[in-house]
Amino acid sequence: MLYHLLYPLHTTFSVFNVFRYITFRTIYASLTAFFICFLLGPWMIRKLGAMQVGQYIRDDGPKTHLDKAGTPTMGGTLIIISIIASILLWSDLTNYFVWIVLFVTIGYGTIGFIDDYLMQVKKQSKGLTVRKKLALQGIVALVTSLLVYASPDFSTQVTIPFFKNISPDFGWGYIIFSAFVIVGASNAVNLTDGLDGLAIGPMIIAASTYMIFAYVAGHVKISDYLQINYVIGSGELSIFCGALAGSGLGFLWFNAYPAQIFMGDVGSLSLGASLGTIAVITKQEILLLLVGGLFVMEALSVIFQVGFFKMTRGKRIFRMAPLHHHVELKGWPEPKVIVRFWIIAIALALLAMSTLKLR
Ligand code: 57M
Repeated sequence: MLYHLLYPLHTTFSVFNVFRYITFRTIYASLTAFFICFLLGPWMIRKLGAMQVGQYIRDDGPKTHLDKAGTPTMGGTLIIISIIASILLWSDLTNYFVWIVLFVTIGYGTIGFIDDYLMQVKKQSKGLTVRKKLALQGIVALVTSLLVYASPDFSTQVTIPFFKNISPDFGWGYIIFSAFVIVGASNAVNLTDGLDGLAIGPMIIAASTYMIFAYVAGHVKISDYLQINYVIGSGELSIFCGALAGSGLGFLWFNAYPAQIFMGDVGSLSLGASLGTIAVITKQEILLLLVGGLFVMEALSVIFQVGFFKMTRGKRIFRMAPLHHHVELKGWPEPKVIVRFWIIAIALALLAMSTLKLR
C-alpha cells in the first residue's frame, strides 16, 4: 500500500522515487515483519498461555523434551500475520505472483491452524488424520500450481543446477511436479520443527537465499548476464522473501533455546509451502534440494527409518527419526544440535548460491 500511495508522489517530491526500488522495499519489508513479531511476541505468548494452548509432549521421545510441556504453541499465527501486514505495506499489489504466494501461505496456515486447534485447544490427541491433512495439502498445492502454470509466458522447463544446457520441459506435467515440490517442502519443514529454533533458523537462511534468486530472476539484465531464467514479475518475490526472513528473525527471538513459544503446524506447514512455491516461481525448483538441504536431510532420515523399519519388521537405521532426535539420543546437547544444523544449512545455501556462477 505504501508503494501505491507514496511512489506516485515522486513526480512532486523526488525522495519518493525510492519506493520504486525492490531492494529498498525488501529491506523495509524485512524490518516491518521483524518488528511486528518482536513487538507482538510477548503479548502472543501471554495470550496463548492464558488460553492454555500449551504443547503436549509425547513421552516416547527424548526425555529432555518432557520439561517443554506446556510451552505455548501456534506461534506461527504471528509469523503469518506479520508477513501479510508487511507484504500489504511494501509489495506491488498488482503483482500476480505476490498473491499466489500469499494464497499458498494462508491456505497451508489454515490447514496447520485446524490441526493445531483440534490438538491444542480441543485437546483431541491426533488432530487431523494424516490422510485428511495430505489431501488438503494436495488440493491447495494443485490450485497454487495451476495458478502458476496459468501465468502468462510461464516456462514449464525445469532448471537443473550446475547444468545450464539441461532443462527438461515437463509441459502440463509441471503442475503435478510443482504441487509435489510444495507438499514436500511443507512436510519437510514440519518434520524439522522438533527443537528450539531448528526449523526457523534454516528457514531464515533459505528465505534470504531465495531473496537473491528472486531478485536475479526478475531482473532482465542480471538474469541475462548470469544466464538464469528470466521470470517477469518474480523480482517482487524478494520482498516476500524479505518478509519471511524478517518475521523468522522476530520469531526466533522467542523460539531460541530455551523456547518461550513453538510455531505449531500453522507455522511449519505454511512456511514450507511458501518456500516451495517461491522455488517454483523463480524457476529454481531443484535447487530447493540444496537451499533447503537441511529440511531434505531430516525428511530423508524419516523416509529411510520408516522404510527400513517396515521392511525389517522393527529394525532401525537411526536411534530415532527425524535426524535431530538421533543425535540428541547420541548425547549432543540441544543447543549444539541446533547450531550445528544451522551451520550445515548455511554451508548448503552458499553452495546453492555458487550455482549463479557455476553452470
Ligand atoms: C511434528 N512435532 C514435534 C510444535 C511444533 C513419521 C514421523 C517421523 C512423524 C514425526 C512427526 O510427527 N513430525 C511432525 C513434529 C513437536 O513439535 C510440535 O509440532 C510443531 C511442528 N509441527 O511447532 O508445536 C515437539 O518438538 C519439540 N519442539 C521443540 N522446539 C520447537 O521449537 O523442542 C518443537 C518446536 C514438541 C517439542 O518437544 O513437543 C515432535 O517431535 O513431535 N514423528 C516424530 O518426530 C517422532 N518420531 C518417531 O516416531 N520416529 C520413529 C519412526 C519409526 C517413525 C522412530 O524413529 O522410531 C518423534 N517425536 C516425538 N516423540 N515427539 C519421536 C517420539
